[in-house]
Amino acid sequence: MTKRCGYIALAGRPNAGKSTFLNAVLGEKVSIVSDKPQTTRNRILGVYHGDDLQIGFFDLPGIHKPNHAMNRVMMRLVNQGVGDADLILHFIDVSVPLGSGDRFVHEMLGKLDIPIIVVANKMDLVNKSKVLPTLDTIHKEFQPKELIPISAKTGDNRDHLMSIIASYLPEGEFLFQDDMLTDQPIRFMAQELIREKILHYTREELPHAAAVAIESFQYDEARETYEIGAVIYIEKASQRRIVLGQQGSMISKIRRGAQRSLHELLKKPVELDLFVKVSENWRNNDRFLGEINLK
Ligand SMILES: Nc1nc2c(ncn2[C@@H]2O[C@H](COP(=O)(O)OP(=O)(O)O)[C@@H](O)[C@H]2O)c(=O)[nH]1
Ligand SMILES: [Mg+2]
Repeated sequence: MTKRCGYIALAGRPNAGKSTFLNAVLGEKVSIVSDKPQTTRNRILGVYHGDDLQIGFFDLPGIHKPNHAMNRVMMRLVNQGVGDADLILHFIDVSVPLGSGDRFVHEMLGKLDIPIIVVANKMDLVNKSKVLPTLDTIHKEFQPKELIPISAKTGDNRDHLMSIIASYLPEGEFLFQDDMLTDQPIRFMAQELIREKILHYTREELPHAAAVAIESFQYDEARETYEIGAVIYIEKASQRRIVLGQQGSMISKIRRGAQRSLHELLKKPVELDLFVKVSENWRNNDRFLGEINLK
């Protein structure tokens, strides 16, 4: 059997469904998903293992024009990940009209000498009668080598996409150990899961003002339980009220939700302690971003 192995970058605007796709393909949650744009802050490697196929997927932060420090950090990561890939999947959310953001991404990716497949995602949200016109517009604008409609959420056409992308990967020996799922340290994944719950429960009130840092991470052998302590950093004292909620109801929800997800991730019960601290302007502070692994 011929083996194939290589790297594929998942690129596109924030919210296009890149992380949803990756988690679905791997069958494990390696990347957090949220309906808030700019959720994925770091490059995440997730490894797919097939019988005769290994794929290292780079899940990249959504691509957008840089403005403040964090965005510059993101752009750097974007450039790193994409440059190493054998193939790029440009994810487009077809439930919203094609926009300047998609064009910017397409233009940027086009500058690299790497084959691009356009993935028309969220087909489950498009009315059947509008499917062809939607795909036609993308075809006309970008003239991609391949345009594959899928739904990352329902799994529609995902296997077809997988079979097509395999043909773009070089033949050769496997590069990854057969049990390797991701390059993310477990502490970082824990940090991300907590951040996902904050984004989820605080909804519009606390868009991107929160960061999470793991302060302690221990396994108690006798109790077979993980003990994790984490700090939620917010930008302003006034946001404390949002994170804590009425009589602490919000922080309890975040804590319980995160505890459940961490249990799934670590396959053991978790006791989670959360603290809230104010760190003004953390987003523009390079050293701070370094400390919480976002550089
Ligand atoms: N209906 C539908 N929603 C999707 C699909 N793919 C992703 N989503 C949703 O779109 C939002 C953004 O997804 P995410 O994977 O975080 O996007 P990313 O920023 O590109 O990584 C989340 O709320 C997902 O549940 C899809 O195929 N269909
Ligand atoms: Mg993402």
